[in-house]
Amino acid sequence: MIKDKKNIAILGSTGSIGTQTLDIIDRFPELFRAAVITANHNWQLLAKQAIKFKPKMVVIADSSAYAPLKEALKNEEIEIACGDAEIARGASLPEVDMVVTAMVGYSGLLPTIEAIKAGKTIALANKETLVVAGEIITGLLKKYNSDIIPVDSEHSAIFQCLVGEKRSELRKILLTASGGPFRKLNKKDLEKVTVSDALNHPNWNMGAKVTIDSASMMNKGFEMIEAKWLFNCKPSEIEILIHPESIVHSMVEFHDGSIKAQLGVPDMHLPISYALSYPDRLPSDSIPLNLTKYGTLTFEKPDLERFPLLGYAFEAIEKGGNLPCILNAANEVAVASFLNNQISFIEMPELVRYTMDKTPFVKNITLQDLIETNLEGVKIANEWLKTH
Ligand code: MN3
Repeated sequence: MIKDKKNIAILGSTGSIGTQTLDIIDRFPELFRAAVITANHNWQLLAKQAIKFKPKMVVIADSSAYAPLKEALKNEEIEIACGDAEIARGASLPEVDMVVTAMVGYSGLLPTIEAIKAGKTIALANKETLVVAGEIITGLLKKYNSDIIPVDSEHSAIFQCLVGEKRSELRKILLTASGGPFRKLNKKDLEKVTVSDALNHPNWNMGAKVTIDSASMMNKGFEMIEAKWLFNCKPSEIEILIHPESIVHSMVEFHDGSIKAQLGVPDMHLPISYALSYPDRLPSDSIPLNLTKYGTLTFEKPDLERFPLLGYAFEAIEKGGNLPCILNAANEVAVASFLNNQISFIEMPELVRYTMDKTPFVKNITLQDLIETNLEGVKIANEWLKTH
C-alpha cells in the first residue's frame, strides 16, 4: 500500500498522456496530488485543470498565453508562471515526488534533465528525450540517483516482464508494433495517403505527433532506441514484431528460452497508472481484456522498404553520437510539414535521409553539442523543404 500522497508534476498536462494522468489522479485523490501542471499553449484547458485540481503551480510555455491564463485563475491561490525555465523549476520543486514528462518531442529534453538533477523519479512519456540524449540521461540518472519508470505502453510491458528477473538472464526484447493504419498498403498506395488517413490509428487514441510517427513506423524506431537505453541492451537484441491487434504490449526472452509477455487492452491509462503507483497496482475501471473476442493473435516481420524510417533508427543508434538527435530533429520537421500538407507521406523519409546525410556528425557528444545539433538539423531539414 502507498502510505503518503505522491505529489506529481505533469509536464504537458493538456495533451493525451497529461489528461489521462489527471484521470488517474482524480480517481485516487487519497494517493496522488497534481502539484504542478504545465502546458505549451492551451491555456483554456490548463486553467480548467488548475481550478479542478488546485495545484501549487501552473506554468504555460507560450508567453502570449500567460495573460489570459492569469486572468482565468485570478481567484485561485495558485502560483502562475511562464516559460521553459519555469517549467523546469516547477518540475524541480522540493515537494514534487514524481515528474510525468508528457510534452511533445525535443521540448521534453531540458526540463527532464532538470528534474533528474533534482533527484525526481521520472515517469517517462516523452521518448524523444532518450532518443536524442540517451547516453547523457543514463549518466545523469546514476549521478543524481534518480530513476525512470516508463509510461510508453511497450516499455511498461517490458518493465513489468522484468520485475523479479535478473537483467543478466535477458536474451532479447520483442518490441511489438501495431503497424499503424498503412500496414497493408503497397508503395504506390502510400504515395496517396492523406493527413486524415494517417491520423486514423486503428487501435490507439493518441496525440497527432505520435500518431503520424506510428503510421510511418518512426515511432517504433524511436521506441527501439528508448528500449536500448532503458534496459541497457544492444539494438541487435531488440526485435520488432508487427502485432496488429495491439494486445501483447511487448515481450522479453530469457536465456533459458522462456518468453514473458504483458497483455492488456490498448488503453494508456494502464501503463500510466502502473508508473504512478509502481510497485503497487491500482484497480482499473476499464473493460477487462476478453481474449475470446480476438481468438487469434498474429505477429509478422516489419517491412523496412515501405517504412524506411524504422531502418534509419537502427542506423542512427548503431552509429551513435549526434545521429539520433539529427534523426529526431529531421523527423519533427517532417511530421510538422506533413501535418501542414506541405509534403507527402513518402516525402517524410526523403527529408529525414537528406538531413541525416548533410548534418555534420559528432561522435563524442555533450549536451551543448545536442542543443546545437538540434538547431542545425532543423535548419538543414528546412533547406530540403525550400528546394522541394
Ligand atoms: Mn508506444
